[in-house]
Amino acid sequence: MTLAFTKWQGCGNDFVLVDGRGRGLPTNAAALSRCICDRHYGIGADGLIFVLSSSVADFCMRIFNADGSEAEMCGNGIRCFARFVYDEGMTDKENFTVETGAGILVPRIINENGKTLGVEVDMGEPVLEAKHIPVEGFGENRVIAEEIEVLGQKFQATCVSMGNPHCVVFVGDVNDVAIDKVGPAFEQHRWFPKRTNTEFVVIRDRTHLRMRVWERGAAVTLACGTGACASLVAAVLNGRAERNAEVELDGGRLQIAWKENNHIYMTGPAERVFSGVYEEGDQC
Ligand code: ZDP
Repeated sequence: MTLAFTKWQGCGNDFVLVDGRGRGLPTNAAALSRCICDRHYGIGADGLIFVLSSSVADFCMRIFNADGSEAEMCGNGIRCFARFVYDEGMTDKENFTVETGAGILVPRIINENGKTLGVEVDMGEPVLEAKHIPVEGFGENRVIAEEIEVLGQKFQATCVSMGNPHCVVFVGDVNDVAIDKVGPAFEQHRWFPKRTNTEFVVIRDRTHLRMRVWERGAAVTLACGTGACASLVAAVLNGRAERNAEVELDGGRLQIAWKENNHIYMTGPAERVFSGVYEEGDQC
């Protein structure tokens, strides 16, 4: 079997995109994601994203992590998704609807003088009740600056779902944390029945955050769009930032705004890298 794909990246968070509207989601999507995302034996990516048809929106997006698990949502991925469907002429609208595990979200292609500058996405409302993130042990309460012990170290955790689960911890210096060791321990911590993405955040000032991330199902990545949204929400809930701020990631910058309607708006780049045809091996 062969599969036509296009490789995209947003702030260095990279994805393989496949137009699956014709044949639907492959039954081996999870295994395919493991094979394709492998940086030595595959194309190399943080995730595999399918464009599918939807009965409730213009498109449906499904995203698989590099480990084969499926995520409900992906912030950098949905910007890549939006430019992919727009650039390929699957829609001529600059504003359209995408069905995701976080509900129906609305990307907007930002064009100026015939050139696409980036994508803004209405990411919907953050979910703060522990039970719905999910975080165990807090019932319907919010989890704001609660002490969590990970590998014998104590952190203050603020938990937010943007469709997918996030645990945000504020630190003095992002380089002081051994994310590759602490990250997996957060991911597997008993608080998080669906595992978690974890953001390590420094407040530079009230409109500038610096964030590094350990992604559930992927490892350390250069950026995480839903994580940047969760970090801004956590910073506001802790009284440490304004509702509109820039988040600096290893791979770029995102502008995040938590507006009056309680929706989060994320603005940032998405760039095509290359396209090709993938040969499915036996292991998939
Ligand atoms: O929730 C998860 O399992 C994430 N690993 C999905 C990907 C999130 C992402 N980094 C983002 O930008 O929101 C891609």
